[in-house]
Amino acid sequence: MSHFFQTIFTANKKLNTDQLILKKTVLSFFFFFVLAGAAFWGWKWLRSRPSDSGKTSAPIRAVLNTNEKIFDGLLSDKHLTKEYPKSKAANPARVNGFLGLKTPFDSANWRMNVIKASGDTLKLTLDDIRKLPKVEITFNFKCIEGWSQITNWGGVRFADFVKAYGLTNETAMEYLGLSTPDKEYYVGIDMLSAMHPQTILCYELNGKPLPMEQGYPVRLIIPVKYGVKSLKRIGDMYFSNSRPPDYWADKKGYDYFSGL
Ligand SMILES: Nc1nc2c(c(=O)[nH]1)N[C@H]1C(S)=C(S)[C@@H](COP(=O)(O)O)O[C@H]1N2
Ligand SMILES: [Mo]
Repeated sequence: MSHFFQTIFTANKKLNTDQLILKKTVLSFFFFFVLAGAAFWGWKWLRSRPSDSGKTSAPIRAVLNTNEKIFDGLLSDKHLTKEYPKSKAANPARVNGFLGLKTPFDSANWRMNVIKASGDTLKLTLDDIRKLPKVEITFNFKCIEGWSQITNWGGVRFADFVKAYGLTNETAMEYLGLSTPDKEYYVGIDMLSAMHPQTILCYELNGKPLPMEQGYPVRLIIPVKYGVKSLKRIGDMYFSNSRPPDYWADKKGYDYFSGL
């Protein structure tokens, strides 16, 4: 037997057809068992790794995070969400999600708190935001739960707001964090997407002030993301180089970027 293996595996040895077939068969079996073994042990290893709160094991989460980074990197100013004529917009627009909107709300005393890198906080009124150049966007708003709707929104480009209030040190950081005044709902957004030209601090729906349940006085509209990221009723805004907490990513393991 060992003589036989020696014969077919000796380098440069001229083999007859039967010997060649045998050699290939032996090699095929050998690699089949090596790969099957590797796959089996790889799977066992994967199952033995700790999981995150969303029940995704650490190595798989690492792959997902890498994917997110790659696709996030592909997102640029040139990638614009399709816009529609205003006449196509739903009116009234569907309402979805009430987290952070149930706490009694004192609209007269509302301020948008912008927490600066220095630790200072800008406390802005609705008028401070309304006086900036207004843009409108009509686009297909997509909820991760499976519905979508063409809707019309008005407000100031987030990037214009940043310029007007001198927040360039802040937007040099990697993430924007937003939360409702009662802190019940919160999202984190990569800065590239926040600074995207179609991202707005929104105060109008169909040309009228936002309805209470749609985020009065000011919400985010971020067309390059699923609806979960369009936080209604901004209370605090802050900036960070680490990922801000994100309600759905933390609770359900939804994709942190939720990009479209
Ligand atoms: N404060 C707050 N903002 C929120 C939510 C929420 O529950 N609370 N839900 C999000 C989700 S999942 C969607 S799809 C959109 C829905 O926005 P709409 O009510 O204007 O349709 O709001 C997002 N912003
Ligand atoms: Mo949603």
